[in-house]
Amino acid sequence: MTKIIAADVLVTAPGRNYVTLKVTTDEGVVGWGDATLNGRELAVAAYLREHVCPLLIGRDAHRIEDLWQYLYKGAYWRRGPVTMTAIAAVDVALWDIKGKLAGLPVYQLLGGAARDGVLVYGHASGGDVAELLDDVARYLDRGYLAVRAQSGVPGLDKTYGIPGAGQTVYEPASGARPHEDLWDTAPYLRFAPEMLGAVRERFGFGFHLLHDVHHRLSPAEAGRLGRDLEPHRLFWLEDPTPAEDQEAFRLVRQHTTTPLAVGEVFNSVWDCRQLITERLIDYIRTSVSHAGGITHLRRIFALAELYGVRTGSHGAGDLSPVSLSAALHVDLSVPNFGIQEYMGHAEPASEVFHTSYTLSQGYLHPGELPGLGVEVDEAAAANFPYDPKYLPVNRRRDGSVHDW
Ligand code: KDG
Ligand code: MG
Repeated sequence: MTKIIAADVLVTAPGRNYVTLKVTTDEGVVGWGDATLNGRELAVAAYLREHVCPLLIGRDAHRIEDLWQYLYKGAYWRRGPVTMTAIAAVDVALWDIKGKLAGLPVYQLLGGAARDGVLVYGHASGGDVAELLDDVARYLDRGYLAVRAQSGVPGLDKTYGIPGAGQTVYEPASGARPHEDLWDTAPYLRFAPEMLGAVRERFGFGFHLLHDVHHRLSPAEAGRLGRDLEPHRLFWLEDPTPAEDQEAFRLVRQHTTTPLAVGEVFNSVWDCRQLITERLIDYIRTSVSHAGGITHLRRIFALAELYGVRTGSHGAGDLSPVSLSAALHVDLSVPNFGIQEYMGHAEPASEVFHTSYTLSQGYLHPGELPGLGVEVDEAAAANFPYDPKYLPVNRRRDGSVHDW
């Protein structure tokens, strides 16, 4: 038995807010888990500190599945982003410990490498099409084989996916309330095919092109957009409609052959069961940190494999380097891997998170260090206190709230 003797929560903001769980064992081995839930960080920190950490003390760190079941079923209340992010942090920290004790990188414990590297897509963006094209060129020059393209929409001041000059995060400045953006579907629907067409026209078809709608369309609108984009041969169209309405994807599917990717807001296999078993999507985008850790993510991916759905884990910058490392170990080992999002982390994140993954020719590799291959510098973390921030809210021209 390897006894857990401490479980501590670190809240730090090196470039953006991150919540990290540190689990310490009686042998002095430490495991790290990411508990960041963008804009709701302190809810997960409190859930862990008040309700989960005390339950971990004295338990066997090796019994990952048992602890997962204990925290999930034992709470009685099921699922939800706060609970599942907290459970994920514990789960990932325990896999880290198991790998360190075994002297093996986590992917070896998951069955070993099923591929040599993890195909990633980068985030190209611009305030307008000209800026976007310059950014796509930068990614292709750096050897990326897959690029997500987002551009400002004419007539709209701000749009999701455009970080703004000199920034690498999508959220606006700190504050007690979210910033409010204007949203108008009609100009976006006219503009998106033109924008993605311009990317293909300039750079051709020799790389994978992706686009994120970020849940903003109705099923009929999404079907039309998917059809309009068919000539541009997208790798995927992401979150075309609000993800929680699984039925809606039937309608989208009936109208387009553009591949669909969904799942960054899901927390469990139950959230995506219909999408997978009815083959309504092509890629499942659940993440290690928001969908119950490595243990539960593997279950979702195994279900997806049965139905020909491939993986495409969420990997925005608000998932910490601990999450990205964990995702890479899963990506390397599952048979139905598709692609991994790789947005990178705004500095000074690297002062706090010391990582060992490497990027080469468009592929990431988690490295060969025992465990996850990421360590957290607690002294450095203490230099970056929590900084309240929210994702923006969208309002239509008439003032009503729209999906962001
Ligand atoms: O916190 C929310 C972000 O992670 C999300 O808006 C990013 O949609 C996103 C993506 O595809 O990375
Ligand atoms: Mg997205």
